[in-house]
Amino acid sequence: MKQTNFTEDTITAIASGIGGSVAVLRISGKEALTISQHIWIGKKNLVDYPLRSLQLGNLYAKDHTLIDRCLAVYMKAPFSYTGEDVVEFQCHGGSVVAKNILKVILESGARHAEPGEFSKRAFINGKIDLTQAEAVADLIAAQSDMAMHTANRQLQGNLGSRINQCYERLTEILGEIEVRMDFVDEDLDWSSDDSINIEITKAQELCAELLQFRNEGEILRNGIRLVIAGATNAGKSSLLNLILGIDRAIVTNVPGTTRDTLEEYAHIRGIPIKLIDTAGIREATDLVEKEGIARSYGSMKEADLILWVIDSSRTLDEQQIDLDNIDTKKIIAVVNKIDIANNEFDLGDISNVRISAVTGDGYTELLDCIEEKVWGHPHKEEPDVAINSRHAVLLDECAEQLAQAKQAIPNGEFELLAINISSAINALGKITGRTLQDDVMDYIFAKFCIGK
Ligand SMILES: Nc1nc2c(ncn2[C@@H]2O[C@H](COP(=O)(O)OP(=O)(O)OP(=O)(O)O)[C@@H](O)[C@H]2O)c(=O)[nH]1
Ligand SMILES: [Mg+2]
Repeated sequence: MKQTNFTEDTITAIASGIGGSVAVLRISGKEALTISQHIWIGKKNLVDYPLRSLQLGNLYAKDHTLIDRCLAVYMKAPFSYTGEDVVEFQCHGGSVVAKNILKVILESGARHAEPGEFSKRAFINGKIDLTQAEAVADLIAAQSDMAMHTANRQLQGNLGSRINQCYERLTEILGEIEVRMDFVDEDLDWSSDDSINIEITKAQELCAELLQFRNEGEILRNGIRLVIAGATNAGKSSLLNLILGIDRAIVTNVPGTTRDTLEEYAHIRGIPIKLIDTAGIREATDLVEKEGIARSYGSMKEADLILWVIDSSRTLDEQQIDLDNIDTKKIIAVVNKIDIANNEFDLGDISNVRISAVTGDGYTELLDCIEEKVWGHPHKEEPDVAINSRHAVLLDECAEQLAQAKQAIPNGEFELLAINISSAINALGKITGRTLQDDVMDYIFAKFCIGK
């Protein structure tokens, strides 16, 4: 574990959202305890209570007026999230109390934390590696249970430990290759070319295995845009309500009920979804409806997946929409109202399911079909890891260097081999943060929220 850098400023922030019934303020750094002792008074001095126990006391402003009766906890370095001395206050929520406590902490010598600065300190002090720090951000941003579980596995070190094992093995090989270059003429007990080859193959397999999860990571972090489109009165808003499980959109038998796009967040079998209901498409004469339909086409263009709702009680001709320039692979034709009609349509190579948005018949098949489009198969198990784009670039770089290293072995080009393996190790180290420049680190933590 790296040593805590006690020369840094003491930082503070409101760590909870503002407006709830309880707010949490966090102070981290060498002055955390001293500052707290100035402003918070309990039955005993905070340092005299058992460590990491919650204690009740009064918190005062600089002019000694009472701000709040609140709980305080002292976590002595290195046994805290940041690895530094940390004090946290749990005070009454709303917006005024927490802001006043923050003000008095700042007046007492702490500096306001930058976004992600607590996590950055945890990383610098060796409490977590970079993949775990990224998992903290993923966990906070998670939009579905699957995203949450996957972020939690990464937070447990699932990704970091696999990268580290590989890093260590390649470092051993590199060490031996370097010694071998220095003692070229000596006939010592070197690893055979075969065993070097085997280790490089294992590292290549790890890169390939992890890179398979690139798509999953992207989807679980960013979700997909699912657009419900089709002719007027086909049942689009009814389908939106069915997916959300609430009566969100107005449903009537008047064609042209939905006039503007309507967006809602949901998740389908663990996939975070931005669900967009659109104005029904037909020859419109009125200006407002025309604009609504233009927006429907705009949404379809940006969609990751389109549910094209078709009313099975009418002909397809009556309900055609312009699908030019749209990849048919991202369309699922949802033939609706099967409770009242059973017209069959020739939809060419477009995937289709038959449902009733009123009775729910066929809904499970629709969910299977959505999963199939998103993951490539239905009933997906939770991914083991969720690679982000930063990891993917570095794994690609590592794989490329390993492939070149392999070519150098049969020719006995040890210098080249050493350069390639060293670059591969460097790429792996950047994933966990063992080898990382400060500017990259700043960029990563700047994406966090304040207080984390
Ligand atoms: N019987 C039956 N009626 C349905 C079904 N789905 C929708 N409807 C009815 O069809 C009518 C239109 O439904 P909406 O959900 O408003 O259709 P829409 O596609 O959003 O229509 P616009 O917003 O006008 O484009 C309503 O009367 C619904 O109750 C279904 O599966 N079966
Ligand atoms: Mg509608």
